[in-house]
Amino acid sequence: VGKFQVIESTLREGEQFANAFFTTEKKIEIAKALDDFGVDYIELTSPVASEQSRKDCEAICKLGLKAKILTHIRCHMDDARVAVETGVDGVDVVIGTSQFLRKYSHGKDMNYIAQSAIEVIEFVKSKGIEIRFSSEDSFRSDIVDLLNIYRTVDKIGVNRVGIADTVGCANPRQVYELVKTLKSVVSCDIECHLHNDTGCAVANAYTALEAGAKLIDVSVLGIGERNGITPLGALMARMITADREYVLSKYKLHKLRDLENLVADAVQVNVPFNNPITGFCAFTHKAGIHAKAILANPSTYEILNPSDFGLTRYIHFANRLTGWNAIKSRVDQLNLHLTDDQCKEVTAKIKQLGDVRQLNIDDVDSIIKDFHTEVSTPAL
Ligand code: HCA
Ligand code: CU
Repeated sequence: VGKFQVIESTLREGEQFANAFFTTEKKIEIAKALDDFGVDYIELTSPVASEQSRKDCEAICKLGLKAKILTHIRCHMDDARVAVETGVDGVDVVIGTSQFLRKYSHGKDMNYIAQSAIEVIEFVKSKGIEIRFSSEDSFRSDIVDLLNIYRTVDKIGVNRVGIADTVGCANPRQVYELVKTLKSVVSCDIECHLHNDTGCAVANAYTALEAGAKLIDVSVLGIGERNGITPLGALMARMITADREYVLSKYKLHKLRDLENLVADAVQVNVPFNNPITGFCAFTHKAGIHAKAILANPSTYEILNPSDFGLTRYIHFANRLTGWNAIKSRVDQLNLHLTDDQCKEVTAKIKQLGDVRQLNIDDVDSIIKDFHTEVSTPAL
């Protein structure tokens, strides 16, 4: 997997999430946080979507962020004319190429699509602005049609072509195949936009990169149309296991949690309990066997290092699956002194109570303390 880049679309795809409504201030706050995190591109809602969308796009362009600012438009001159006046660094153009979209959405044939693509691309290029051409619903499009249009736009000199799994139907092998094939016909960079309807958005992003794609569209927590796209955080988790040095040098991973909380609050959701990296239990180890090994060497049961993200691991010891090593470490934390055999004895008591009901830390601590008093007070 080569050096990848992130096109962050919380302020475009993410605005298509059911709960999303971003005020201008919130958009600016999110754009700054994304920039600070280190994303390569920030993609914004089309300036023709609404009057305020256009003004917000212009305002974000004026912030002077390090990330390049993109806006996302239909393959249409009316949209392109407005987009190039906003101050963006690049324009992402998309048009539906599947039979579904050609029939039920815009109703155009491939010839018309090619003609308007050429017109829009040449126009945007003439303004000295980056241009990406993408086919919506790529995986349900005719492969010959697809490769033809990509070849055409590559020849005119787009900066990138995009593949979009608009309905989330693709599996990792299909993504790999399509990217590989596309790579053999175009010379520009390849970007992938992957929806998560069947839970494959992260895996698909990874195989896209393996096959030679360079850019992945993401949003914070994966928010977007329906259940969204590849989440930024999950992609970071996937990629740090592939190329740790690169990911650490490029992205401020310790800002991930704040970034996710910012967006979660803005769209009134909680960070999912099982979210990669930031889910509340992502670095919690529970079973006694796990706890023992984690205490000896965290890598035994951790592929991600919580400190890379400014987080800490936690040993969950207040339960009946616990083991004496976990309890011993709690005893040490409490600054008490018990022998290994005594730790085993007190662990048995904890397990007994844990069989009866859910335990909390106080339960365990008082069992330990009572036991400690018992064994350290000489019998009369
Ligand atoms: C949509 C458009 C899009 C565009 C993706 C892209 C998709 O249907 O809302 O520009 O590559 O999923 O096809 O988000
Ligand atoms: Cu999308």
